[in-house]
Amino acid sequence: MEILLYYAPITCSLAPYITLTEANAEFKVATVNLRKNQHKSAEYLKLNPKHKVPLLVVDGKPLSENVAIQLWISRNFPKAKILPNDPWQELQAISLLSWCSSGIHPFLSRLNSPVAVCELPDAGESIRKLATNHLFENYKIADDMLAGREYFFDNFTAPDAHFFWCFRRGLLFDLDLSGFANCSAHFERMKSRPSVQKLLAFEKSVQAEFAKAA
Ligand SMILES: N[C@@H](CCC(=O)N[C@@H](CS)C(=O)NCC(=O)O)C(=O)O
Repeated sequence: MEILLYYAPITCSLAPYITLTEANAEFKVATVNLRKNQHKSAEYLKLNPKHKVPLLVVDGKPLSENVAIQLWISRNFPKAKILPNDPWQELQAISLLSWCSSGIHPFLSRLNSPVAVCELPDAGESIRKLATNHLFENYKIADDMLAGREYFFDNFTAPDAHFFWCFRRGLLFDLDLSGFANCSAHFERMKSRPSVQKLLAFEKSVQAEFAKAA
């Protein structure tokens, strides 16, 4: 089986990189330089007309969307337990993944590019303020969920990887997230996992390569 992950630094494609690594999967990475609009090339649009990463290509067949990709990894590497075994808990984990993807991510996108959601002049500051409020409401929910726990479930599972991205992206916007102590502890815990360290080293090397090509 040939597994190819389309990945771009800083983006939510880091989540499947982490879970594939946790699953000990043999996979290749195709790096996508968003600054150079590689995700809008004709070649990439054939694979993913939504021009987004991550994209997983398995034996030539493309699968988009983090939630679906995590489910695929879980089904194909059952020993890695990247989703909980218990059927109810598994659904709770899918619920968390969907929340990261559709409940949290859109506010991070607004912070990243306010002009993508409003054409009015000088709207940027207001969009950022409102997006931050919504984001903080969601971080608070996650913070409560993580109280007294190391991970969302008893062990590391896919939602930990996806939420790690959600929180890291907020930190990279220089938001003051010190009020979310449990999320911050989760973030540090995640950073100490070998899979995350591997991802961070890989990200650095890709960023250096992209900088050379700039
Ligand atoms: N719902 C998608 C969202 C993917 C997404 O928005 N990815 C961003 C990077 S974090 C992207 O590729 N943006 C490029 C674009 O929209 O053109 C998922 O969870 O996989």
